[in-house]
Amino acid sequence: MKKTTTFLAAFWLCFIVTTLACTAKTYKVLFVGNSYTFYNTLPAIVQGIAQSQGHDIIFESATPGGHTFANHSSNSTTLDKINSDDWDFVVLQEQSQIPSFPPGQVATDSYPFAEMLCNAIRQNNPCTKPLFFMTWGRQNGDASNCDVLPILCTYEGMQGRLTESYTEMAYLNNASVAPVGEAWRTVRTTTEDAINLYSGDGSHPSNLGSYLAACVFYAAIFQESPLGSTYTDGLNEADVALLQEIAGNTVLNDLDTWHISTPTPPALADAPCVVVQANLLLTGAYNSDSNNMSNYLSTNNLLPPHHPFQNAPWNYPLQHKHTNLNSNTVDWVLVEARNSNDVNTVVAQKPALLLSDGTLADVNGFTNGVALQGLNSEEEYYLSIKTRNHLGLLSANALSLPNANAYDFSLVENVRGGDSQLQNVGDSSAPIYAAKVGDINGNGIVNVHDFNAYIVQFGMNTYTNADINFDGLVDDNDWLLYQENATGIGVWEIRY
Ligand SMILES: [Ca+2]
Ligand SMILES: [Ca+2]
Repeated sequence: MKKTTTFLAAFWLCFIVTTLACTAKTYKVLFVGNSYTFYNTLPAIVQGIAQSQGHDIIFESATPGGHTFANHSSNSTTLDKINSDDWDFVVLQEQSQIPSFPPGQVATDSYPFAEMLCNAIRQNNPCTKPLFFMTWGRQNGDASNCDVLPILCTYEGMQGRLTESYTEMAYLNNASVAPVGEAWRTVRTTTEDAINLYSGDGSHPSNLGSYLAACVFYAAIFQESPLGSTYTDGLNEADVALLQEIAGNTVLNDLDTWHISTPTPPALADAPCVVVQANLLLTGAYNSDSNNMSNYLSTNNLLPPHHPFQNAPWNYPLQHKHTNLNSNTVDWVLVEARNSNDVNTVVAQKPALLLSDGTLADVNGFTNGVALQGLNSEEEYYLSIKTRNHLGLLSANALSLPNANAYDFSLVENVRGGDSQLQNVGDSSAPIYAAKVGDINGNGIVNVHDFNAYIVQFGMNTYTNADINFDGLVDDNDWLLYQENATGIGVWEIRY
């Protein structure tokens, strides 16, 4: 019994120390929006709450009155701010009515500009997380648009459309949502409007409304409840406690719904992020005449939007999808960082896109590196890259990440196992080295089991692993290529 008590005491001490000091985090946050964001200095309230909880944010804002995503996407001040720092989060708030409009209109008036902003954010730094600011419906619905779309005649109807659109924008852009509007709805319902979140115009936030929004941002950014924060912004303590509780519950009880807990494992969702650059060539896709790899699958719409590594043997659990497919994409690959002291321990994984010239692009389609979460900057890791049907490649040595120059897996000396792991797809006088193809079941060895998989898939003209020459069809040409590689054995570290 005493032992249990001691353990519990230690646990709580650690818990308290951990939350207040050991894991103090400072995030850089850029707020892009308009008056819904700048009213009552919302970013400063987020900062006040963060500091009271042992964390901090450093923030900037780009919030001209009435601005839309379309305005921001061509506003040089906004774009300069996006490019001015390695932000951890960029908050994106659309004009307050637009996302509530009919779906077809939102798809043309808002979504393309949301995507442009997300692209600008990731072109600056692929580790930055876009965070959509789900706003709230008007106090009594949107009278000015009620005739056109009757659902907007009520607060509930307008909120429903805002929730749909912002959630969809997050999904479409591999981004997250700060569900302020849903927390707002719960406060209104729970208190029967005894806590008034609106200013006098029935649209902009009161101090309490901005405080609630700040609590939601705190919970979404730090993935901790703001409940207990001593920063009250001068508001009634009982009101503040209720807002803190509702905000925390709204975010933390539905992390999946808001696309906040997408990295794996979930505990890594707020882990540090490092950008990895690498390049490689693939036998089967490589064409010595053009000196690059085939993009047949992407140009013929055969490349799936979601990566193919969810099945065995990879079992990578998350549904990353490409959001900005480069037409020069060859295929999906799976990037891994491994512990420098124990090469068998995979520290981080992520699907990425391989381009014709051998460059790796993130799922955002940009070539400034692949963002891997759960790695510490300036530490050394082994890198490995796997495909659907090649022997996976492992770096010969551990390297410090992020790396300024792309790690080249087409150099024999860079690959564990050297030329036993690579195929010369050039000629003897000018060798060009590419990953060995034929591992149709992906287990790290090319043998009869791969042939059996080929037989099963013979004749298929879809995206399928036995199409090892990347022409969209499983036929005798794949068989001939398989035969050339039929005895390949990957280094044991990459086998399953
Ligand atoms: Ca195999
Ligand atoms: Ca083929």
